[in-house]
Amino acid sequence: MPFSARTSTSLGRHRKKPGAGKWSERLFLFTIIAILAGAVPARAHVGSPDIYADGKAGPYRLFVTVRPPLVIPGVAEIEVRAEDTGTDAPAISGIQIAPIPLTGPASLHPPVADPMKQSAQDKHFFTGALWIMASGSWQVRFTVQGSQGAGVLSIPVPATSSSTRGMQTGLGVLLGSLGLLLVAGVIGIVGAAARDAQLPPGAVASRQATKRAWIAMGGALVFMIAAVWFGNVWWKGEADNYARYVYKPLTMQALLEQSPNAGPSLKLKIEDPGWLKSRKIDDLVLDHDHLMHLYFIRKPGMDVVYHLHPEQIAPGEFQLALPSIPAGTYSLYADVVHATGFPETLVAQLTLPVIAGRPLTGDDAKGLAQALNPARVDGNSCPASLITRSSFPLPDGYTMVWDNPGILPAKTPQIFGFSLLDVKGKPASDTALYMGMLGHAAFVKDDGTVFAHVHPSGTVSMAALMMAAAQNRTGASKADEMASMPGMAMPAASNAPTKLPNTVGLPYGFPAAGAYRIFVQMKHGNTIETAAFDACAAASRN
Ligand SMILES: [Cu+2]
Repeated sequence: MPFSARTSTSLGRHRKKPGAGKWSERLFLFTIIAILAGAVPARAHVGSPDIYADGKAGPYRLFVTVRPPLVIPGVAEIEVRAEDTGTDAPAISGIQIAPIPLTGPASLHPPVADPMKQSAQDKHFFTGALWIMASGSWQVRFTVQGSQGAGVLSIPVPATSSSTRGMQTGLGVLLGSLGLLLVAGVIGIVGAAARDAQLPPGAVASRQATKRAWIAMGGALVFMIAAVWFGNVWWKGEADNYARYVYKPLTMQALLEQSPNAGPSLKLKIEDPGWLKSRKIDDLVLDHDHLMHLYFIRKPGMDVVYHLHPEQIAPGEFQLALPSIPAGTYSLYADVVHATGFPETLVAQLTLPVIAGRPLTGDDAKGLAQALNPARVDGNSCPASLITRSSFPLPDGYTMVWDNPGILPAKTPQIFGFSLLDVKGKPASDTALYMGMLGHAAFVKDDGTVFAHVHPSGTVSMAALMMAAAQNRTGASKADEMASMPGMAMPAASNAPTKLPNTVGLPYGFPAAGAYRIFVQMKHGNTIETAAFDACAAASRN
């Protein structure tokens, strides 16, 4: 990383100099804006909890959709499309699924797997459901049987309660009425017992007995009110306890620091607002070569995007020497992965003046596009004009093309295909891997409620996917494993340099209807290209 040395140097200056020497007198440090964000429910992505993945279970290619439950314990819904890979597509006779913690001792003891249901109309389509019993970092292990033997694929599933569910009004009224009836019944029984229990058959109760009954009923009423009150206290205690398990993303504070000697830099401070005890902030692991992938997206038109990689300088603290950036208010989305394989996207906002910073280096890249015009977007729907453009001219004369299928229904899995053309409009012949993959994309909704960082293997974090794959390893090398993931061709593994395709397929499904911008990054030679495409999602079919 060419600029990591520079980052730590600038930090060294900050740390050593205050209070002593001429440098410190000239050092002025000011904060322009720092806004805490975190109102939008995150987890692996922001507002996009469903998991889309494309992977190989031995000889079989599976396109997997997992819809994690909103509350834990809860049921995850799972769909698998076994992809056709030509005329002699392998016949799959059955798929079994099991939920297993991604890491820790429990990951070694998988439960008995459940069979998925094969569709009668479409033999390539399977559905299933699994109970996820605790919040945390899980995997669903798919075991496939078919004409070419068995194959295994594990897909990481971060499972969290994202809400507490209130009772439906109708059910509340019904249960409330039945409860009142029960209370009235108890009081009535107590009264009748006090008045009539010792009377011979046919005798009329004395005034004294009636009085005794009234007193007993009063006592019973007090007792029942106390019982209901204690019940309510107990229930509220349980609900409060459960609320602690509702996912709270790590919070991130973004600060711009200016010093004349070190240039403008960004400092990110991460804090845990309290959630599961097992979550830490000092256990982050590398995910496709970096501890953090930070997207800067200018609001509101999403016309400027940066994909940057801050360095960790202390647990919970990241720093980045800023490149030159146009002024504006930016949404910051930072992807990190914990040692447990649990991914999180941290969100912040930052208003910047014009930044005159360093040139872009290493894996850092930027893209410019026309602003997405909010006037063309109407609430939850969007006009077809939004999706007319499916080719994007790049600054160096190359073009990126999206094989745009038109308006897509939300919640529908799709492989988004992009290709890179050279200056002559021919398929680029110098495609290179960008951070180990053929392409990276960010799907962002126009109102900022959705952000998803997607790869050829899907929406799952690459770090978690590798953890899951390592457990299924049966003698295959790590290089084989990576090569088996789509878009992660490893030409270095063989002696002959393999030419990379100029296309990339990214599995995803829009979480809700509306207008989206898709930032797609591919690399050729030493150039990282960033294109922007606008997409429109219609209301989901179901
Ligand atoms: Cu990426």
